[in-house]
Amino acid sequence: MLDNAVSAAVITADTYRIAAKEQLQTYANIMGLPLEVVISSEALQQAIKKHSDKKLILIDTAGRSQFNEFQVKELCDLLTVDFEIEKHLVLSATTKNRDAEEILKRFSVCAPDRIIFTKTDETSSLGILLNLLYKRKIALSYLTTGQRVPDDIIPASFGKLAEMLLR
Ligand SMILES: Nc1nc2c(ncn2[C@@H]2O[C@H](COP(=O)(O)OP(=O)(O)OP(=O)(O)O)[C@@H](O)[C@H]2O)c(=O)[nH]1
Ligand SMILES: [Mg+2]
Repeated sequence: MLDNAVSAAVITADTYRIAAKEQLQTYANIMGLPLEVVISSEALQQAIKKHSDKKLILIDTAGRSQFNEFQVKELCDLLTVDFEIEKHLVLSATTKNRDAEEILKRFSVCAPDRIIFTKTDETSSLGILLNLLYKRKIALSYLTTGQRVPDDIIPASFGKLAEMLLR
């Protein structure tokens, strides 16, 4: 995913968190990838068009509470500018079962295609979240196992999951 040989671009719509843009700019510089900062659906559309020659465009959005309906809707609207956008909902594996259920329920209005479980190194109860994925019939895309980028970002596979569940 974070390979220089891939023709890629990065877009961030996170202008909310302090220094989020600067952090991604640093990663983009290291990878030699262009970064676009967008503040509206129109700008996102333009940035996607600008990089339409790329094989991969990674789009980051601001973290939102599942209970903030206005922000969740704003996020959904932003992501409808292009039907080809594959949406990955990022969920910490340390999230309590009830909260995780609520997050999946409330973000389902954005129709996420996949889930990314982060912080799998910070919990020993992965099974609960896997049950939830089974119930919701949604697949995992990546798992993260620590803070190293990109070493701790791992494509989800049955083998890796089984290894984690049995540790
Ligand atoms: N231990 C551990 N830390 C992680 C993992 N993934 C992310 N982190 C840490 O969690 C913190 C937050 O990571 P971010 O990537 O900024 O999280 P985010 O979801 O983009 O946050 P918002 O954009 O504010 O919603 C950072 O300090 C990361 O290093 C992981 O798998 N394990
Ligand atoms: Mg973020």
